[in-house]
Amino acid sequence: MGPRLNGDESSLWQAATRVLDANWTGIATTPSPGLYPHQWGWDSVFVSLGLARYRPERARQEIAGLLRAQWADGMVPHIVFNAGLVRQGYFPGPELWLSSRQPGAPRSVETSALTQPPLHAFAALRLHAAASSGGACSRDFLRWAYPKLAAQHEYLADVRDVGGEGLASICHPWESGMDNSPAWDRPLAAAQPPPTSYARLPVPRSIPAGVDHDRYVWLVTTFRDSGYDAGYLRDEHPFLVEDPLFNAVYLASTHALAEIAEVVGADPVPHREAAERLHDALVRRLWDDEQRCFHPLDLRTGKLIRVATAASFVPLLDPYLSAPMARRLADLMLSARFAGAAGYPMPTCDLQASAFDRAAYWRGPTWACTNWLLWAGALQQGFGSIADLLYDGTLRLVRQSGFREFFDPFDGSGRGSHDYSWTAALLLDLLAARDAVPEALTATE
Ligand code: 2M8
Repeated sequence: MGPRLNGDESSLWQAATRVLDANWTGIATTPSPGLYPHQWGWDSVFVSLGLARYRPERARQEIAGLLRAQWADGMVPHIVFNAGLVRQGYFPGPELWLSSRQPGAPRSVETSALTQPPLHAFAALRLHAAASSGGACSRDFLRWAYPKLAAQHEYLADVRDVGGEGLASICHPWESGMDNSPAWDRPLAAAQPPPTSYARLPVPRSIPAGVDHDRYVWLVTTFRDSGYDAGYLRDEHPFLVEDPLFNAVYLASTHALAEIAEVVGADPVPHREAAERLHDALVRRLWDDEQRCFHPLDLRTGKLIRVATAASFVPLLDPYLSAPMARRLADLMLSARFAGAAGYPMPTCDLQASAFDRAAYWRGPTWACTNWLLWAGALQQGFGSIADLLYDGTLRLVRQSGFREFFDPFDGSGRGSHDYSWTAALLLDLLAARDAVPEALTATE
C-alpha cells in the first residue's frame, strides 16, 4: 500500500467517483449531465482510465460500448447515441448522420460517422495493467477487444492514410477532439458551405456558433451525401489534415496493440512495424524544425499549419522521439508562450498567438485531458518536473473550481459544463498513478 491520501486528496477522490457514478446511464458514462447526453469516443476512453481505479468492470463496459458500435470497415464512431434520448438534448443528433441508412453501420445503435483520437488500445492495455490479482477478467476482455482494436487500426491505415505516407488524416475538426482549435481556422475558412443556416438547439455554452458551426454541420452533410465514401474523402472532401495529437495517440495505441497481441497470443510484429512507420512519418511530416514543435499538415494545401497548440506536444508520448526533439518541446512548453506565463498550465493555445483566447473553448483554456496526455508524455520522456507541473496544476484546478469542462489558464476559474466526466476520471487516474490511494478505495475484482 502506498502513502495514505491526505484529507484533501481523499475528498477529491470521493467527489470524483460521485461525478462518474452520477453520469453513468446504465450503458455508458456521458461526458456531462445535460449538455452531452450520449456516449462520446475519447471521453469514454478517458473515463475508463478513472473507472479502472475503482470500478474495473464498468471501465471495460465503456470501451466495449464503443467497440460494439464499430462500423464494418473498422471505424469506431465518436458518438454512440443513447436510444432513449435521441430526440432531445443534443444537436446534431442521429437525424443528421443517418447511420442507420449506411450498410456498414451497426444495426443495434445509431452513431456518428466520424471518429476521434484513437486512444482505445492504449486505454485497454492500461486497464489490464491496473487490474488486480492476475487480471483474468481483463485478459478475457483483451481477447474479445483485440480483433476490434486491430480492425480500428487497419481502418486508419487503409482509409485514412490519404497522404499515403503512413499518417491518418482527420476529415473534420470534431475528429481532433480540439474542435475549434485555432489550427483549424484556415482549413475551415477554405471550406465554403452554401449560405444555409442549420438549426441548432439553444444550448447555452461557449462553443463555436454561427458560421463556424454551420461549417461543421455542412462538412458532415457533404461527407454523408457521398455515402461516407473513402474515394470522396480522398479526392474531394475540403477538410483533410494530419494532426499531431491524433497521430501521436494513434502511435501510442499501436505500441499498446503490440503488447495486447502478446497478452492474447497474437503476432505483435505487424503492430511493431506499423509503429515504426508511424514514428518515421510523424517526424518527417509534422515536425517543424524552424518552430521547434509539431504542427498539423493541411493535405489540401500541402502546408503546415503554424499555430502552436497543446496538440504540438502530444508526440512526447512517442517512446522513440529523439532526445533533442523532446528537449525542444519541453523548452517551448515551459516558455512564456505556454506554461511559463500561465498560472494554471497547460493552455491549449500559444499565449502569444493572435488567436489565443483565455475563455473560448479549445482556443486557450486549460483542459484536463490535454494535461493528462502531456503528463503521460512527460513521464514517457523522463521529464519528471514537467510531469509534476501538470499533475499539480490539474489538482489545483479541480480543488479551486471543481470538475469543470475547462479552465481559465491564468486564474483557474472554471468554464463550460459542471461535473464533467473526464475531468473527474483523469483526476482519479492521476491520484492512483502516484500510488496515493489506500487499498480500501481501490478496485477489486
Ligand atoms: C466537444 O465536441 C462535441 C462534438 O463532438 C461538441 O462540441 O458538441 C469536444 O470538447 C470533444 O473533444 C468532446 O469529446 C465532446 C464531448 O465532451 O465535446
